[in-house]
Amino acid sequence: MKNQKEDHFNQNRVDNNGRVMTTNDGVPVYDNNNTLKAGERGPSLQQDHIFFDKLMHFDRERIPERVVHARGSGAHGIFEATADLSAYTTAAFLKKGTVTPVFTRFSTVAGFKGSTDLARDVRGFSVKFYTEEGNYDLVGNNIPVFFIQDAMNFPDLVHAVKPEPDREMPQAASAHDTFWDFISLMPEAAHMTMWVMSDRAIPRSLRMMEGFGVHTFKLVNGKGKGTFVKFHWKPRLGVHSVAWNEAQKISGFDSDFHRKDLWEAIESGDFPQWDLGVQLIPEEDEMKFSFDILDATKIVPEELVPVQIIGTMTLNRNPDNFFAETEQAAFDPGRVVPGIDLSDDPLLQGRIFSYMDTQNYRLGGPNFHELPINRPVNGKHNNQKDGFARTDIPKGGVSYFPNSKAGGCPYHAMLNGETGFQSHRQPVNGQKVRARSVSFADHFTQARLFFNSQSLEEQEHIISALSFELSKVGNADIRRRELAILNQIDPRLAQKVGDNLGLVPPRELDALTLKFARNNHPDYPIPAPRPEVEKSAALSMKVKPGGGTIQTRKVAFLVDDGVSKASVDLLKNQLEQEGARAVLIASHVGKIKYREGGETEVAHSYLTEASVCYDAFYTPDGDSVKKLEANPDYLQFINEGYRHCKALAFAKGAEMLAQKSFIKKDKGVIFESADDLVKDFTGAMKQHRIWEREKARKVPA
Ligand code: HDE
Repeated sequence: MKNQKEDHFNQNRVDNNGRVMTTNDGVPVYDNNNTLKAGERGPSLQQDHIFFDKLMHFDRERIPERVVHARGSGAHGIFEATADLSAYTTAAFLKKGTVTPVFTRFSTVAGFKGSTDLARDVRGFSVKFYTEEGNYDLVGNNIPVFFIQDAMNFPDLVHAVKPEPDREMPQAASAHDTFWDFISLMPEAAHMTMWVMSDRAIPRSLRMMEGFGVHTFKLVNGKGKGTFVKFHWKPRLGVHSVAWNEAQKISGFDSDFHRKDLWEAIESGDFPQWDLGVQLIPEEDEMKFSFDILDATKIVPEELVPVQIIGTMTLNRNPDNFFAETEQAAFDPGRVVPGIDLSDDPLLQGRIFSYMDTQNYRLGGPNFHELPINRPVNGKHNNQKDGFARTDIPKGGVSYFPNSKAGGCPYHAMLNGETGFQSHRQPVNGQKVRARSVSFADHFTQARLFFNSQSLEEQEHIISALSFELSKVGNADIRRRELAILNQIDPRLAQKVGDNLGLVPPRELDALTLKFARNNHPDYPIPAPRPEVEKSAALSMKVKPGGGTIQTRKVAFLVDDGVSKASVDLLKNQLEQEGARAVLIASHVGKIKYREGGETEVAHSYLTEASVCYDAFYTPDGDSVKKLEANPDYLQFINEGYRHCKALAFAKGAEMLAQKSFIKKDKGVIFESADDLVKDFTGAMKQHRIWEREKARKVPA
């Protein structure tokens, strides 16, 4: 299976090694330095077909970027099914033991293609499974709910969050008037707002995010019975975020931070893995909950329906070419395979049109599925023909069905007694209306559930994020309107954000908010049903399984000439054994001398690196300590690491450096003289962050 797909990609790979340069028609190029001129100093000639061939292509290199999710990074891998789901679905790729090639693309939503990775934003999590029964696209996000309930509102949501139309500002940021204007008029966005204001929106790594299918889908078994399903990706490395102050600085120091992290992990063999989980809901239980499972602003709490793991995805190969693969990858939630079907979620229904339409435009016509990254491994056979950039060359004189001239081929499965894609036989009944079900009218219960399920530090981060964003909103009416929404979720939350804005949160929803909500529900606000749960452990990042590893974490070894090799090796060997990466940083790159004699190569200096790009810090012993004491960049490194609640270790002779900084001893600050250097340092790293420190001591950095 894997090889089949590999061969398939290989057909299109071009290797220039040892080849003469040619034009696009294969004509060898004699001189790629000079245009054709009438004399050495004369004008260029119209007949320079070699130059025109080159420029004509160059002039057309850009294609329209995705209207949303423009900034993305992708990788190849495999999915292995590990559970027996035959009672629920016929999907071949979900059969236990089946290995299916995948291509996964992660993205931010709002920013342009060249924008920073660390924007506060939702992350896209799209997976294309190249199954034996055609391509299946699970086009999800790292947040399990969405801002809106109906596809009709999507262009407005996107216009509101994107840079404002008159000034094209701000880039990749929701902290501006138009976004909060829209959000404060749409109470249905309340739940999603809590998630995007949480640390989920500033992941430490794309490898440390959950993924969600968001909508409810359907599995269909061999007897045609449907089961509602929610998809979850659970990262093996745990779910982790950075601090907001850190995110803003990473955007300056390394705006490719996430892309680089993914690329480097795969290059170094640290293949990221996610387990795929499902929540299965029998059709009979469709109306059983206090919320509507077709409403994309709701989760199904794991306490009500547990997540069962059904397989594992491993990303193990970087693309050969960003444009050909990551940029041209065309995802579409409407691409489902036999055994999986769509639900009536009105947001999902709108997506089924939009993605195919957008690919037709973005990739220049209807043949985008012939691009290598989009081709199904099992081939495509139909009578569709022609169109821009057709690359298949169908043989024969027949392109219609039914036919007798080609023996009826390609035949449809039914005629041959085979199974193909069959829609779930779901009864449909109703009048044609533009309306919203009353079961979609409760907007605050799950926003409250999310807030209540967070740790104290996580709640503080949400309050800070809301305060940051709303402080950047110039219009006081918008701020007040949003405060009224927050007040419906949790008065304490509204109060704290209100304090930061110098406003008293209104008790009732704003008249304008009500006006728009009554457009969908004339009797709004409608009393909310009693929720099944008030808290859900799975919603907090603090209690995620898999959090206790230091694998792939980057530890900055802050050194200089004269550092003790023994002191470096003491921690380096141990960290590397546990899968972390030790990175030496000195005042210059190149070779540095060890105190014991000999030297080592250092690839990074205080000039090129910043503390925000590292997970933990170690200052070894040696003559280097004197140099570091006089180096303000070093002091900033450790102060900032401390402020961002990371683990810091100091070898005995370097402990005095901590006294030169704002650092105070706590369980994340390890002194060789007082602690077990290796055990306590790795122990602190396993906690990811000492978030409690943030509350106890705010220090400048
Ligand atoms: Fe998308 N979305 N979306 N979206 N979306 C696109 O398709 C759209 C929604 C998501 O890595 C576009 O190829 C509509 C929810 C991801 O290439 C476009 C609606 C979720 C990606 C589009 C939604 C997503 C996109 C832009 C409301 C989470 C990146 C370029 C009805 C489940 C895919 C493109 C990639 C991309 C439309 C809502 C996730 C315009 C109309 C909900 C991960 O077709």
